[in-house]
Amino acid sequence: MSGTSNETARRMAMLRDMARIRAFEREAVAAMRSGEAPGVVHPSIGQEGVAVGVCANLKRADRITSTHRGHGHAIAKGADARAMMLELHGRAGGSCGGKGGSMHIADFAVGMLGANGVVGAGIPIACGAAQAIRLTKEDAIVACFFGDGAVNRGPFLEGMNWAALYRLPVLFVCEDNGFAAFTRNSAVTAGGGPAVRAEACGVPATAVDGEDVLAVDAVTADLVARIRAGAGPQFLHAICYRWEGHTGTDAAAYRPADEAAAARGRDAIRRLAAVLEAEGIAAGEIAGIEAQAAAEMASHRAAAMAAPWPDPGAAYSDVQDAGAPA
Ligand SMILES: Cc1ncc(C[n+]2csc(CCOP(=O)(O)OP(=O)(O)O)c2C)c(N)n1
Repeated sequence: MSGTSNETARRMAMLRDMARIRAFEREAVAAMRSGEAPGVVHPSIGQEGVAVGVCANLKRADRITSTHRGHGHAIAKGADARAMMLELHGRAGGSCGGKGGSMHIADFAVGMLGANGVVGAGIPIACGAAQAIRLTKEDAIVACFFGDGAVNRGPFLEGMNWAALYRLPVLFVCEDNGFAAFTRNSAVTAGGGPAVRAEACGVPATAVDGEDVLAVDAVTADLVARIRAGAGPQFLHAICYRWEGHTGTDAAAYRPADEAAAARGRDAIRRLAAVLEAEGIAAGEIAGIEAQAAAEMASHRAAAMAAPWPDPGAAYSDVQDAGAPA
């Protein structure tokens, strides 16, 4: 990659991050299907451009909150992918000591405050984190990821209102993949949609093609600059599509096959690869990045299978102590 411009190098890093997310989730789904990884895995394959385009504009000190579909957000924010894989397998050394699983991955070292199995619950948590940042006068912001389904829950209204009222440094990122679990969102959502609701609370909204990582990057750069300058919360409405079922074992029979196939044709990874090739990066170098990502995640999965189970006594650490043995 010698001789490439800073901008091209940055784009290569975005490609690598998207490839790492996809490779991680392919391994995670396989591990779930084989029974190696207990619990439920929700893949975000097809949505990598949102996680990476947003997090490319965050500093290490910035925080994120996530959803039940959170592997991509965590990896894009720099979380330890090996520890994440161990967590999925319930092993010692996992992000949460093997006690949390896919929907509870957190990595405070990089500001990843946690995935969350309760739809919409990350929104007030993000507002709380932003309020703490404000009180301690820290130079940081919060990016809050949630799905279009979360917009129909109370915490959404609570969070928009609170963040707007106190001009909190939060970037709300609605990943609008068109479905809430198995339900097409248009069938259960009244009114003009997520952006209209955010703006009703005074949070300015911007729409972006979430399957175009460079578009997400450019729009986010602008929104993050506004937030850092003290403009208060901003709302990013990222239109995307999830390629796989709701969970690793859902065949997604509720949607037409051609719709999912069309989304695969808009693949954020291939679109960025095409841009890079046009900028002079060899196809072989791009394939190498993807092969390296696949090898890394396969190795993490093997490491997870070989890792020890947690000490049963660890079940009583990091939790409230009611009921713990004396
Ligand atoms: C409070 C709450 N209600 C219902 C559920 C069950 N549930 C899990 S995921 C999901 C759909 C969420 O849709 P969306 O926010 O659009 O995210 P997506 O799964 O599409 O990424 C639902 C209803 C839940 N986990 N939490």
